[in-house]
Amino acid sequence: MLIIASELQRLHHGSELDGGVVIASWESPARAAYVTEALIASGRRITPADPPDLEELHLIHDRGYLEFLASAWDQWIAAGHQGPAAMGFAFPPRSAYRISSPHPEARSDEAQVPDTPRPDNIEGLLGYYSFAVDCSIGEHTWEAALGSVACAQTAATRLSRGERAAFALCRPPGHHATANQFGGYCYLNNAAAAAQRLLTHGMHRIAVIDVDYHHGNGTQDIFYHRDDVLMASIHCDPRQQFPYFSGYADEIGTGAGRGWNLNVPLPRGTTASRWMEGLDTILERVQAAQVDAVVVSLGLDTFAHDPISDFGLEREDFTQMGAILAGMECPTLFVLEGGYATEELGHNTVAVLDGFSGAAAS
Ligand code: OKP
Ligand code: ZN
Repeated sequence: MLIIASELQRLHHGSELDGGVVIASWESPARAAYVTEALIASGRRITPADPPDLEELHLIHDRGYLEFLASAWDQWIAAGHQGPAAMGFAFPPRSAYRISSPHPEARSDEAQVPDTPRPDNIEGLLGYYSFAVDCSIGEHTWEAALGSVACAQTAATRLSRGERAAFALCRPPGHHATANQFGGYCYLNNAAAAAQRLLTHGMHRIAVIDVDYHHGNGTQDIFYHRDDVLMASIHCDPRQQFPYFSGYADEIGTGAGRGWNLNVPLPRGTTASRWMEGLDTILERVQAAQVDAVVVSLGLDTFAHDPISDFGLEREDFTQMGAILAGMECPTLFVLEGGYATEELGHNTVAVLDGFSGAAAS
């Protein structure tokens, strides 16, 4: 299987508010190192990513948001901060502004909802363009996020040229990044960029299957009104877990996108057999959609030994997951998302890819 990675990704290590204390994020550069090491030990070769296409990102992210991300660190320093990490702290109040809704066109009172005022300084803008304080911007965050999304775009290009499957070693992850907000360790939505690239290169319909423990609210937000990308996510019930405000079963899409969003929330503590049933539900919907390719948002934080999650999947379940996904017999692009049992992350990644390749070959 084709593996795409970028050295730039190692440059970023965010800060997060955790139990009332700001700590170095669970989402660390070491994650990429462990995945790289395990992939090489398994006999795979790594192909470097091509440069990112920033123009194409405008199809999935707001222009103002991208300009903000590109300049945030310089603005932070220019405002007199010494570092170490730029973070938002004040957010638009609930229901007051359009930015509060993941799908504003679905609101009946849209006419009365004013646009969110845009602050004129970096402290305010950080809150305007983010939705969680588990995520910060440092000196090299933008470069790393570009390196990460470049992996997804490059892998998608190769898939569109006939590759059966590819793995994009993306970090920072992407599935929480909405069209205009960062959060949940995510800045640019790598899976959405991959889906968009496949469409740009002539495919007509793509499915994103998000198997991360957390709901992919950003990918949902980006494609909520579209019928060219089916977004299907299996995750911990948002009533109980981050991102809390989306991922519910009644979120099915809006406008042309109605019926093109599927959420399968599962309770905390879900074990492998129940999880596999949920995956079946998703695969049935994907099969019916007759898509040209599948992008898998591959979060491995469903692992039983993940330090911040509580599902019960073991290594052999990841192998089975890979085999089941291969059974769809569709071009497949794996995009790395979460997974915080860092030393195990590489082995878990290899388990999925081995399961996939073993089944795809037979
Ligand atoms: C990103 B991905 C509090 C934890 C907040 C939320 C989890 C972000 C997960 N310090 N972080 O979906 O794996
Ligand atoms: Zn996650």
